Amino acid sequence: MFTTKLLTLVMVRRQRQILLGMKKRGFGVGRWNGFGGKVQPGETIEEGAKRELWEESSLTAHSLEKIGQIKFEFVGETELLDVHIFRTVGYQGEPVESEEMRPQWFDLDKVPFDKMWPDDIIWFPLMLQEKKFKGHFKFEGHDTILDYTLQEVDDLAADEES
Ligand code: 6U4
Repeated sequence: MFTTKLLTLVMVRRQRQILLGMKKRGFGVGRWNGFGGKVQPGETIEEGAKRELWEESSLTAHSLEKIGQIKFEFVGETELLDVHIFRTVGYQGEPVESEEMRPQWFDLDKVPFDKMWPDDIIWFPLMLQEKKFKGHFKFEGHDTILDYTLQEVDDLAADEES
């Protein structure tokens, strides 16, 4: 049977740039990614997302909007990752390097997809067009996508867990 791990991912934009962090340790090490991590007991998904953004980048989000939900399955593993993706509506502070992440701004036409999770190049266009989306990616190892679904949706419930 599958178990599900609830994770968050926060995307920060300013004008024509996006903030990514080089993951220095743990899952996805060596890849540029949004900020996020595991939701802890007693916090909502959005609270978890704000906390991880702050811990990893020193930015304080005023408010977050949920823009996507993607489930990741890894062949041979029984743990499904349920990643809730947000964008910051407003934030305070300047990004600072943490033990987990080295933040850097990238122009939107220079996103380093070759050093990111391979699914990012597939769903980033929807995000950049301000669409909301749901998806499911099936990985073999961490580099190969065997198959996937990705669909635009009208709405994502605020704290939906399914
Ligand atoms: P700790 O608590 O440090 O052991 P760790 O195992 O490093 O946690 P964590 O908490 O950083 O993992 O969470 C993984 C992060 O990676 C979350 O923000 C979700 C994100 N993520 C996972 N799979 C992804 C994928 N395929 N594409 C993507 N982000 C992904 O863009």
